[in-house]
Amino acid sequence: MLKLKADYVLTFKEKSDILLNAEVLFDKKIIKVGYNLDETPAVYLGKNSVLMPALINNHTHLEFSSNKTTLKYGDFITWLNSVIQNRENLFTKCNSKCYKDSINEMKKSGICAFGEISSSGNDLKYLTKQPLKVVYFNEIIGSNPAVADILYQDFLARLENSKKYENEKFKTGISIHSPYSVHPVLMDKVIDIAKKEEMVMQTHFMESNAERLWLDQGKGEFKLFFEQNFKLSHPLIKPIEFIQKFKDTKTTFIHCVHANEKELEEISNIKGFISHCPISNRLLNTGLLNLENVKNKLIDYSVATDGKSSNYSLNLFKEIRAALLMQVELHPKYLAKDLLKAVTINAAKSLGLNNGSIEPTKDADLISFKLPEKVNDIDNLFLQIILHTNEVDYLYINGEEINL
Ligand code: MCF
Ligand code: FE
Repeated sequence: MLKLKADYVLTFKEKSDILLNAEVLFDKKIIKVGYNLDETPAVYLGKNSVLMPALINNHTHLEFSSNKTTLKYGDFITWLNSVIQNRENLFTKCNSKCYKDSINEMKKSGICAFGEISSSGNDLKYLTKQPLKVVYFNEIIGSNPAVADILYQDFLARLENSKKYENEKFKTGISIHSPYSVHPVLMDKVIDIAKKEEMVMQTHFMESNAERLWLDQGKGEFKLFFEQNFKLSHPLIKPIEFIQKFKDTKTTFIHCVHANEKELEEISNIKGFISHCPISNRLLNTGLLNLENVKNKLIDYSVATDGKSSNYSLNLFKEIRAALLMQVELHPKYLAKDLLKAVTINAAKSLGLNNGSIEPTKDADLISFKLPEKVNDIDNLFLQIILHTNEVDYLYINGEEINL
């Protein structure tokens, strides 16, 4: 059992967000939060210390972690072509050290759990031997019915293999790549599995304007792309129909930059989540998610880095700082609080994890770090944290201190 005391304790419990000079008592789980809790002596984390739930990066592609300057940024279709061309090389280049560096970057920046999209299964052996919690999403991708069965068998083999490693820190999930890249028959089959086995799901949705044009009208840059690469002349599903397939599952829709009112409403209806990846969207030049619309539809949103396939970093503090600076329509003070909740309690909900807030019975997944000075206006605390934090001093997962 350990008791920590900090100048600022952020709980992200429904109402009492900030506790000053407060204590948190925990073993594997949080036991008590507040003041003068019991006789256990508290470890004081120091002047200007912050104690809060550890961060959760709910959407990554670590398989692509070896990418630095290979993939082409600035335009979505150009990027996609460069992924197809370089995928195998990048995967081969991502060796044990490459995975280790990615995990290190995440844990130093206070991440206790991440949602990994795996298209090959290459990442499995590295991710089962590291200290962070993982939700491992086996990806299904492929729109050509002629090879659908081969793709499905390959997916099943990867899924079964990953299930062998399930434990309190490793869960399996399923990812349907996107509405433009997966055949509806394959979708139905894997959604059935997710429902039966109560697995969480993710899907990329309405990331680019090219996707919008293709799915609505069978036009635009995707037309040439599909004709050339996959001999496909028309889209296979309507966006609304696609969303409805995820009814009665726990699904996070990634990006949604070009989702319209009706689609957001449908995501809200089926209690779906949205994950916002602003740096990825900027680098692929796909636009900016309208967070105000997402909030108005009462959709829980999280923020994630995506992979090094479309980011220079896996650090979530940097990602939410980018969001803070890019989302100019929203007031920075309130947005800052929302963004910290996005990468803690909301991300935990989207992955079905029992962490993301400091309250009794939650997993003791915590971080602490120090602000450079006292915060004069407590209303600015969330904002100052986002501006001044890149790395943390301590990370606890299930109550255990992790070596940083
Ligand atoms: O989220 C970004 C951009 N949108 C779509 N896909 C990916 C992203 N980063 C990596 N990917 C992967 C995806 O999982 O790239 C492949 C898939 O395996 C694209 S399709 C050849
Ligand atoms: Fe992604």
